[in-house]
Amino acid sequence: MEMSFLQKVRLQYKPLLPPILYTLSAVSLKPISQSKHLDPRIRSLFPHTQAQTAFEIVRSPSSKAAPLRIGVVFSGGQAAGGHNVIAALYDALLQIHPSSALIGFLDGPSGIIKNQSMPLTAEAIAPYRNQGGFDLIGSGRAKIETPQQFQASLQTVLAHDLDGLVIVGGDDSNTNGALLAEYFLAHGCKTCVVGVPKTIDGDLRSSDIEISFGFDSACKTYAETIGNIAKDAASGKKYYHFIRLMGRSASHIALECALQTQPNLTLIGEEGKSLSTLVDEIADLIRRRSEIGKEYGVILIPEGLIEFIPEIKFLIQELNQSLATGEPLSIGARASLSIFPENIQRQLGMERDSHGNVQVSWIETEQMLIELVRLKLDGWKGKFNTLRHFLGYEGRSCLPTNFDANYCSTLGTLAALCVRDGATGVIASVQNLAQSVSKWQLKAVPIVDLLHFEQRSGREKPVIEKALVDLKSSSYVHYKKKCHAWELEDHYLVPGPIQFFGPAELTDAVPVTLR
Ligand code: FBP
Repeated sequence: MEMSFLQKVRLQYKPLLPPILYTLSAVSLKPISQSKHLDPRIRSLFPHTQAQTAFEIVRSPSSKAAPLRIGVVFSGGQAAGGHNVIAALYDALLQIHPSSALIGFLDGPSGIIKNQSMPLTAEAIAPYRNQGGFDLIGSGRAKIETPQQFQASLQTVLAHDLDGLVIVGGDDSNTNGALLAEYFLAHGCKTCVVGVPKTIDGDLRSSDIEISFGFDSACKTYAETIGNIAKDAASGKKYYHFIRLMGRSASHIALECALQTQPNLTLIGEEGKSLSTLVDEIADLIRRRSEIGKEYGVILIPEGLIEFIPEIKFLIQELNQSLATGEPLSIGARASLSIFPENIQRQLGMERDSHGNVQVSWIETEQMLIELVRLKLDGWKGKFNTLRHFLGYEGRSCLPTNFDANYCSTLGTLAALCVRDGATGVIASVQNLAQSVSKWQLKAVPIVDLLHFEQRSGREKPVIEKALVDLKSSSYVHYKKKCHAWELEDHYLVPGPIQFFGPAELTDAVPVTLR
């Protein structure tokens, strides 16, 4: 494999682990007793896994040292650090027993359904340590859904005699993991299913999951570009940059990037503003800046904004229903749709992903806003020259930050321990992430505890609830206190590229919203 000099240098990085994970034979999983308040519908859908407890890792010698066979799959969008999950699984398996084996399922969950895999050996893994992307085994968005697909998945794990299946995925993929764990137990299959929280979106959060891996690397990549664009805007003084940021529904990425770069305006979807309010706010900013001689600026737009705009939210629900069932749109929905530019109408109606989500990265919200603001400013004498950007895919497969490299190694090691100690239907959880790695705390949390019911593809389904930006959180409150000053005065920050060498404040900084 050809590699840049920096890629080669990064191969040598030794990810840090919390000390409790240094000697795996000296630790084990211990159930945490806590009372659960599960929705009765979840209890009846998950009869074998609903009572699963959470676990903590304690120093107590393990008697389990038999060889293990684990399968691993990447599910959904790429996120920097995934290869370190694989490398850590491999290292942990070898430490548990030198005859253990790691098998990678190819191109996402379809690799499990079709039993397409590769052995993950030391040689295969070596060039991928601390590298971005998911290209060692590929990823995909297939969903294990039909009875035939569950049956085929069972046959696959039986054929490989797997003790464990590690699903590296986001909210929907881990929901799928909970269903697989239940199915395997119901069919007397020993394979434990363990989830690893992945997604740049940062929306797989709960009281136990502080952040998913990939968020830090993605935000730092976007913040670098936003900072550079802002500097350019302040120098040339002739363009308004409308920057749409990836991140599906929630606005976590936009909030984090706003705190890292201090643009003139950031739209936060969760504020639930109407389309006319958003357009008025942007137009007002442009007029006010023009009055003080500034005809340039930087505006951040989360790609999921569109789903929060009340007028569009209702429309999307109808469109989802209509796409799933073939029912025609109501007169009201057709009228709402007609107010949007034609390209946006088409993009709103495009097919949903396999989990029934709108593919928001295909919708050019920034273009829609530019067009509507231009209409609003009709007759105004000032200048409104715009450039639009979409920052998305470039942040998902970059070289992982030290934070993501360390976090993923910890998650992979923890996942191996879960399989060794027989925990199934759980997701690996690392807490205290804003502290140094030596203070991180480890847990395994039942996925069923994270489920609630949602309308998907026209039906009520159990899914992990996407965590949105909490408007009462200290990060948001802090942002709100500061952001007004950024509107007219330019307080742009230039965070620069991800750093691997130098002071720890540079190399090991955690996301601002985590701090
Ligand atoms: P995951 O939730 O699967 O990690 O994917 C996140 C994401 O990057 C979103 O931010 C984005 O909207 C979407 O994937 C793009 O999907 P695709 O890779 O299929 O174009």
